[in-house]
Amino acid sequence: TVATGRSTLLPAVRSFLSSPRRLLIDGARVDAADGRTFATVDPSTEEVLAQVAHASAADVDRAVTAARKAFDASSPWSRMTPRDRSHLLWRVGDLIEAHADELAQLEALDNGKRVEAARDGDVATAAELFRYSAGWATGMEGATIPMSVPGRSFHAYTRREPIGVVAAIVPWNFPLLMACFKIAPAIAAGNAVVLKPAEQTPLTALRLGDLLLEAGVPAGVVNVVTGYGDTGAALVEHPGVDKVAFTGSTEVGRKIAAAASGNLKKVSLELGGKAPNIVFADADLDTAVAGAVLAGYFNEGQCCVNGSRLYVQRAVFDEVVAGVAAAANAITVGDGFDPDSDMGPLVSREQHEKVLSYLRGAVDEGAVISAGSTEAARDRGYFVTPALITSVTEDMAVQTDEIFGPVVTAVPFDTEDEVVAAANDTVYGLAAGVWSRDLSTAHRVGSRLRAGTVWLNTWHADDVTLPRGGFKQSGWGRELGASGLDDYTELKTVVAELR
Ligand code: TXE
Repeated sequence: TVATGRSTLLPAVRSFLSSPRRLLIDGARVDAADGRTFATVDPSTEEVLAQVAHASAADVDRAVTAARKAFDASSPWSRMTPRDRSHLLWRVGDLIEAHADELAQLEALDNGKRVEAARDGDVATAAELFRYSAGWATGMEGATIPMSVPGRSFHAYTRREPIGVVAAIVPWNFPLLMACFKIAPAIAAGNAVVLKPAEQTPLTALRLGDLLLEAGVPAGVVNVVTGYGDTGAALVEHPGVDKVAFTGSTEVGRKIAAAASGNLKKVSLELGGKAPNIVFADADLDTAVAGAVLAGYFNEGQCCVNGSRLYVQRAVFDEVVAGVAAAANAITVGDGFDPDSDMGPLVSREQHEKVLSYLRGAVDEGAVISAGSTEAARDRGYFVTPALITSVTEDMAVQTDEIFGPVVTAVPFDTEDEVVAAANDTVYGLAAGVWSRDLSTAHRVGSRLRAGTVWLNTWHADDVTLPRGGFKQSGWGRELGASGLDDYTELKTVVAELR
């Protein structure tokens, strides 16, 4: 069944939803070898949007074989000049932009997020990322290195070469963008890719596969295998894969690190977070409150870097809490296609139940719900109201666990040392933030926080040029920026003796 009831759906989206959604292997659309499919659901209506091919280990094997062939030293892909690769990536960026409305609608249908948020955020950034990565295709320089061997002469230099076949396994919170986070740098560097989108949100990745072919990416260079965790696990175990790039839960990240040890695949991991957001009494409170709201509730709170732990200096605690609660209460929760909605549903029934059960657990443990509700926001669809929890202690599950929903806890603090200790008292280390008018305070506290990204007097200020990744159990490696390329290249040292 196809739920295309929404009157504003573009013909391209209707036609995509009513055609078979097959795997992309070696440049061709194919059904799963065993014919299996799975349903992807519209989180606003709980209706089935589409059936999608469910790749088995046999399909994964075909995709990896195709990627290996595409990467082979004599393949057209490996012989393509960096300049041609650069032009190719630019064309992909242009095609994503040309299909922005269609991709945004598909994303909103599959993930639940607002159409405008998908278009202006996810899709626009995806296009920009391909253009940024186009520059790296010609920018991967090595170094010449002086050697000292008495009586002999050498010319030594380094080259950056692709790693080989990259398995990209991505989550559902920014489905298209997370796929592009991996594909763009991977192919800029000359790798071949097998992409496994999240089972909750496979649609835009499949559409992206079409656009990559249309741009001229050779067959087999990017393959898309849709499926559940079993499909991802088959990829991670496959001996033909050289590197796994994963974004998702810390729990699955740990499994991937273990499974990849078989042939010692390179692994990069972008995992969970529980970011502390620290407001000092001398902050500009209006901006700090607006920042805390954005930090907590952007993308329905389904963000690895969302500012879920709000620490506020005691003198301004009541004022900040009142401001955030008022802003949370003013958020209109509704269908991502409704222009009046500020916030869409959560992605799945599972996330909906998870978030509500954390809220109920917090109440049971004695916390206070200062905004939001322990009940679903609507009878149908996976809606919750954005929540602010107070009277929280550091040992409560809402304070220690990544909830991945629009839930912020607020805790007062007195001194800098006390808040730095509390902020760092987590297994995660993805993001953190500080609000203060005193730049010394902001930079000093920022330097004491153990996190891969620290925002000072801002939040969610991102750019494709900025490396991102996690300290501690938030991950291995960095994505984006110049250092993002490192995870997709091997460094080769070449030494020539000059006789
Ligand atoms: O993630 P999973 P889930 C966190 C967030 C969320 C929780 C669970 O707290 O509530 O994780 O979400 C694939 N081998 N984040 O269950 O399972 C899976 O099919 C290989 C944070 O959806 O980690 C999907 O494509 N792959 C996060 C991808 O891994 C496997 C974003 C992510 O799914 C696999 C998402 C296996 N054994 C969730 N098992 C962030 N850091 O942004 C599953 N997968």
